[in-house]
Amino acid sequence: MSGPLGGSDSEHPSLEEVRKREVVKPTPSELMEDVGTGLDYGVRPDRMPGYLTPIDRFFLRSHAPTPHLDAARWSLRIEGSGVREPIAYTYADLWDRFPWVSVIRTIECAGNRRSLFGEECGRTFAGTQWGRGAIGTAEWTGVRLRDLLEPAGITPGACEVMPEALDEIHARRPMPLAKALADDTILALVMNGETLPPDHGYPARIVVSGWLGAASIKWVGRIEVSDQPLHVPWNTEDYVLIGPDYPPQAPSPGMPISGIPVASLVELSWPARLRPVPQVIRGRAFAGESRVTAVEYRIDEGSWQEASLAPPRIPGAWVRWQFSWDPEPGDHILQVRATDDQGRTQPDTVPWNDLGYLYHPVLSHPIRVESTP
Ligand SMILES: Nc1nc2c(c(=O)[nH]1)N[C@H]1C(S)=C(S)[C@@H](COP(=O)(O)O)O[C@H]1N2
Ligand SMILES: [Mo]
Repeated sequence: MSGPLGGSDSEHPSLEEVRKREVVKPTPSELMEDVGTGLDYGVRPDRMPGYLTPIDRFFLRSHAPTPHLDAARWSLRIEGSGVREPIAYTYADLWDRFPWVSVIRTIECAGNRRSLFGEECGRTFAGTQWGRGAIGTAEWTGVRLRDLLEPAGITPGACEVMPEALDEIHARRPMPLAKALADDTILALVMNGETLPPDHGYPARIVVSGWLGAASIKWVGRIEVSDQPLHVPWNTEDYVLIGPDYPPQAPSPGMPISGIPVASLVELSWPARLRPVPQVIRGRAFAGESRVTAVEYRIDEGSWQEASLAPPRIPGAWVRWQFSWDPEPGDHILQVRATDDQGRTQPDTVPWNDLGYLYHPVLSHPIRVESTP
């Protein structure tokens, strides 16, 4: 399906469109997986050092080329039926006039693992063919969205807030007012201590904690506050769950995605190759707005065992886990399942949805153990 603004996650671009596409940062294959659109790159799960994801390998998901924006000429407008007086800020205003906050948050694309969902169903879903790499964690620094909205005078009837981008497709996605006013919904200008890189939204992007990545609009130029529910391609056609298990929310044929469900990631290539020596197997688990409370693993369908969780334990961000293993030579299957503080554990299967979003079941990770390298 393709949105009227071309903001579709599931479009097949022409060769000409592909040629003109571009991202700014280098995307070497040792660090990032090219998923074939020219714009989207996943992190390689076996190349994830430390807790934060370094910018050089933070995944990229852009529906249009990175726009070249000049911060000196940039401004951010706050307007719409939900504010008394529209207001505009310059880049300098953001640096000088507001208290700054830093939050460590994970961003995960709702389409992460879509290609694995396709393998399970024996078909190819439309949309970006993500493996496991559409996820990353950074320290985001900037201004609380609340602090930017309040001077415009939020009206009692205001109900939705929609950041809109200055890219070719004017990417936009609304959120409820309460989410926009949350302590950890921010307009970020800095990523891991560096000026926000062009591909990640320079000069400013939204970070909506625990929600699907598509809510964290990059290259923001305008924020609409509305006293009516807003319907745009990204909450009607794309980024919605369409299928028998998901009650449609008109005018969409599906259910708009908000929070990200609990899932885990093994820091090994797929399939993995290991030597038959004692070693530590590592990974991450993320539960959107919830907190990961436990990670278990089992090998070759043996009994589930507890992996240990490493600090930090930051809400809205992934947690690292590990276990020790001295594998026998041969082929093995590693399964990992995470549980969150709402008591939700990764399921064995997830219900079908037409666009292949939120695939988060227990995966069977193939591992070959051999003495020869
Ligand atoms: N303007 C704009 N914002 C955007 C997007 C986009 O294409 N354009 N992609 C969204 C999606 S689908 C995701 S998953 C995240 C990816 O953020 P990243 O590229 O910084 O990793 O950005 C979101 N914000
Ligand atoms: Mo995404």
